[in-house]
Amino acid sequence: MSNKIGVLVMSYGTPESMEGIEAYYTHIRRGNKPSDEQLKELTDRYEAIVGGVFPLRENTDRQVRTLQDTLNRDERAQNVEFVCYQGLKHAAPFIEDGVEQMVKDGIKQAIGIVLAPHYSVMSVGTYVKRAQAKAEEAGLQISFVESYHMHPLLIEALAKRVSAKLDLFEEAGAFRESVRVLFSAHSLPERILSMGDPYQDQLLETSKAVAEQAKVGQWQFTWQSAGRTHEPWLGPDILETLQDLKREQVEDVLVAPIGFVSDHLEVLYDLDIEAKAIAKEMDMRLERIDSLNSDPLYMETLSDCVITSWKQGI
Ligand code: FEC
Repeated sequence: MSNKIGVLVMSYGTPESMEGIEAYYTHIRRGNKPSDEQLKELTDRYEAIVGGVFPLRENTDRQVRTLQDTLNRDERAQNVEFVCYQGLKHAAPFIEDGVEQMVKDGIKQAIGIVLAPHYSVMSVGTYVKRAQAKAEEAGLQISFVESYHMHPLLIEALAKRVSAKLDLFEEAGAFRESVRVLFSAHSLPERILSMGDPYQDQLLETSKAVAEQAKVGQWQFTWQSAGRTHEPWLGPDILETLQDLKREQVEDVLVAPIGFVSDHLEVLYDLDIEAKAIAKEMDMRLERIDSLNSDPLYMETLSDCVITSWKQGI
């Protein structure tokens, strides 16, 4: 019997090239092509971030390679080999491609995990549903890590990043306690609240734990990157929050996008370009914590969750 355990590492996905943006956007819009205006608006956002779309892919590739190394170094993984496969939500290799590849490679048992720590039926829930459906069709046994928002190593990694940036504010002459820390995450349609979705509560739990560990003086939670659809999305959006903070005469703001783990458009554009420009107009200093990317503590968080889930299934 094979001693290989497949790990389906799922994430949002990014276009492969600037030419691939239309197909990617059409997939996000469930097969509906964007208008020329919508496509231009998204293309402009990718063009505005350094290096366009390419570094985003490399970043995910690195995370997947590093996770595989971390898993196979774990003492609990003796006599087995973890093999990681990518499964992207909106770009190739799609979630279904990852499952199919595992089956082709003779993998019989797999664990799925998403590069997003918080569960929502509209985010992680849809990844799991698609992977589960494909695995059933292909005869692969798969279980899932659904969230890891309170894993101690994740909290430690985030708290270290918050602390490091607060040090920089202090070095620049600000009072550490007067820096307002804004924890943020991708907004979702407001209707998730009436569905009893755990997303918002999990995000608040992570925020509170990180704030405690980093000894943050003042913090609050805000949403960002709401979709461009007609229904109401969870708010307040970070751009409104910054206006409120200006009225409160807050001068120093540190954004900690805890709902995201990687440098991608929603961080590099929505925070580093859009939110920073608004803050600058209002004479506020806005900084952002570094993304986790392939941080060893984050890789250990994922590795521990995968190994724990695998052990439970034995
Ligand atoms: O860097 C990149 O190339 C990808 C950046 C990216 C990430 C990301 C993460 C999340 N999204 C979530 C929910 C939605 C919902 C919609 C939606 C729409 C978009 C569009 C782009 C986009 N998202 Fe995204 N998201 C990223 C990029 N997202 C581009 C389309 C244009 C726009 O509206 O801005 C609305 C469509 C729908 O109903 O499906 C909902 C959530 C996350 C965080 C969890 C995760 O990573 O899966 C939730 C990164």
